Amino acid sequence: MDDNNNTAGLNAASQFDIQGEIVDAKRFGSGHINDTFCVSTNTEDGRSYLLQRINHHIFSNVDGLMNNTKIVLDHLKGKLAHLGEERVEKSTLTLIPTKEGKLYCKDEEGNYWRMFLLIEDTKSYDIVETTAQAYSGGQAFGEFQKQLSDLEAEKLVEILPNFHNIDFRLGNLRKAIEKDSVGRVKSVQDILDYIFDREERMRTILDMAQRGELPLRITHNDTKFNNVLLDQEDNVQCVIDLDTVMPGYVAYDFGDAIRTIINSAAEDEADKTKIVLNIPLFKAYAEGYLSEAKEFLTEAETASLLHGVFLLPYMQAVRFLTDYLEGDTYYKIHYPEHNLVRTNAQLKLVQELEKHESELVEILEQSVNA
Ligand code: ADP
Ligand code: GN1
Ligand code: MG
Repeated sequence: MDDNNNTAGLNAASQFDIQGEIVDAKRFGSGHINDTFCVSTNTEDGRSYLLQRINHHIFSNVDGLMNNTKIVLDHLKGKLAHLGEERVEKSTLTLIPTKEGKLYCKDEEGNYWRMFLLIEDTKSYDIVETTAQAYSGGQAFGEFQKQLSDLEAEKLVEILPNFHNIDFRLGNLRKAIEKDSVGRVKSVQDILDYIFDREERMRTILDMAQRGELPLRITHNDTKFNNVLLDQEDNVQCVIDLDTVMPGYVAYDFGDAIRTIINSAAEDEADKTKIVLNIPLFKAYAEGYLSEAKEFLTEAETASLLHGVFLLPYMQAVRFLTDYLEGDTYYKIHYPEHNLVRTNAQLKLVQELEKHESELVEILEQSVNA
């Protein structure tokens, strides 16, 4: 299987406009959606490339997706141009066109591929360890939102509509329960009760938005910590994984980042006793984020951040559970019950957040007023 994938990767890599001979295409990273390969070449400058097979079952509008990416990257590069080309290439993704000058190509099996420059000497963390890393992550996503604040939303296709709309996600869960296509509903009744008990609270951001209190901005929408690259000293290098850049509310980005930062364990930890909060990392991320975002956030947006912290792990649990009930068709899984384990891990995180809510409120208030 992996051999086939590598062959497919090598074939696809040869379609792109790169210097030198391709030496290798190796699997890379731990994303749940696309298949990522690191492509090395024998050029003197030793350049490597990042090749991705786009999951076109999820991103059915590949053309729209790639146009969005191009528009966002051009905008970001414009903001950084004064720093010089070398710095721009390290701080933003750079698309490599195909030999025909296109943004992506399609292979004989109907798969779509794209390529970026590999940004060398960088690290991405699935689990955050230090406050310096967390602070840098906060700065990175705060700056990202700031840089995109003057990009006209109409230029982007809303690539996955309702992506963070909790009504939509709970609606999908209800449909999956009704269908029960793989007969798993009976075994998750307790989990469903836990989820539906919290439904009202989790609508807070939607309610604020419906009252017109929250501006729609261009947000990243997948701010899991491994979607920011840090340099060897853990300073911000580059925000990556731009597939879901769309109009959204800032609290969604804040909450999704905190979901992965505040958790001492992995997103799919099976031993729930290991899922505890690392509150200093929360504080560091909040401070890093606000150091950039303070200048554009409205009062209501600032007030919405905490709701995002509760909503995003909850929504992630709803999404993992829906996929489990539908027979694991969306997220890559590594063993049969993986999506159920992921669901329980996210709900344990919600439980821990509830236990420490007053502490989190206090820290956020301090960071806002710092
Ligand atoms: P997915 O959508 O599957 O999460 P990503 O675009 O996030 O895919 O890429 C997967 C991983 O590959 C990232 O978490 C990161 O570790 C690494 N990565 C992605 N793009 C680059 C790049 N241009 N340079 C270096 N590493 C990268
Ligand atoms: C997916 O692609 P990746 O692994 O960065 C997912 C996110 C989830 C995340 C959970 C397009 O992100 O929304 O939060 O898994 N991306 C998409 O780990 O659904
Ligand atoms: Mg990713």
